[in-house]
Amino acid sequence: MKIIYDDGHRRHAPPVELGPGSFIAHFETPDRADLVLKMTTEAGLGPVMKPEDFGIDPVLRVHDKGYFRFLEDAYRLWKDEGYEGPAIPFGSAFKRNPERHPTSINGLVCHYIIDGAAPIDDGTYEAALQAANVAMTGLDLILNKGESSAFSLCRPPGHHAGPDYCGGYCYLNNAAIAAQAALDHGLGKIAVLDIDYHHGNGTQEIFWERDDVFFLSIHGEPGVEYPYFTGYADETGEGKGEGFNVNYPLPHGTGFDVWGEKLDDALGKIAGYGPDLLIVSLGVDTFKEDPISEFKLDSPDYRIIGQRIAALNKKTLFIMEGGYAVDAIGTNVANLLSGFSESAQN
Ligand code: OKP
Ligand code: ZN
Repeated sequence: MKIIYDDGHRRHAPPVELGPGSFIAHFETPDRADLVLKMTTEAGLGPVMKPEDFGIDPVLRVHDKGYFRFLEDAYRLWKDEGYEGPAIPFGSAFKRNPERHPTSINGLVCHYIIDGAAPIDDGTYEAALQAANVAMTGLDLILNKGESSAFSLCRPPGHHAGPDYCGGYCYLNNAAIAAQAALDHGLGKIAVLDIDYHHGNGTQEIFWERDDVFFLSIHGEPGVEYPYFTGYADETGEGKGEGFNVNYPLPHGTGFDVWGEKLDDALGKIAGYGPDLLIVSLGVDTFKEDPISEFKLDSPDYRIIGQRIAALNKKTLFIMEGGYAVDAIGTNVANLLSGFSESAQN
């Protein structure tokens, strides 16, 4: 399985995020991607190839132009204002009127960044756009170059980014951009399976009223887990999209016995939907030793997950999302992709 990677992701390395009671070291570090690259290639996956440039058009099919321009300009405007450190909001525009846009940089930061875990630093825009290109390059391999699967080693991740906002380490929704581009290419139906520990609120929102993208997510209960506002089981989509959104919220402490049952249920629903492409939002922060998460999956479990996904026998694009126990993150991704590759029928 080809791996798409470029070390330009290192340009995004904010020193801090807002933690409870104080600033803390940013968990979403460049060495995450380095470890995933090391362990997947050592496991015999690859070859590694660099992303191609697809420009900003596929991004603007998913994200609001005003938001995208903000992402591009924010750090410069923030520095011009004389601030030290990355741009982090001190307020929330949760009652914002989309017709009204603040004009000051602080106003914009509070308008477009929904929480304290998406600092915008020097290089954030460039790395986020590159991650979208990493996703697009993986898609291109499957659509146009005869590959049946690919691994887009995106960093920063994307599934918390909505149409016009960033949050939770995510700036551009790499999985959603790839899904929309696949439809624009002519595919009819896409399934997005989000197995990151956190609910993919951004992906859910982007495709909420759509029946051509079926979104399924297994994650920590939103009552006790980030992002705290979506991920409940009764969120099923609206309009044409009714029934094409499925959430599996699970309590802290959930192990592979219960998690695996939800995976099987999700895979059964995907098989019934019959997508032309499966996109996996691949987070491994479900690992028992992840520093910010509370599920109890173990390293060998990831191989089984890969095998079960392969049994669907669909073209599959893996998009890297979260996973923070840096020593194990590479092993867990490598196990999942190895399990998939060994079991894949083509
Ligand atoms: C991004 B992804 C740490 C709190 C972290 C933000 C979590 C973002 C997760 N003390 N809050 O889904 O892995
Ligand atoms: Zn996560």
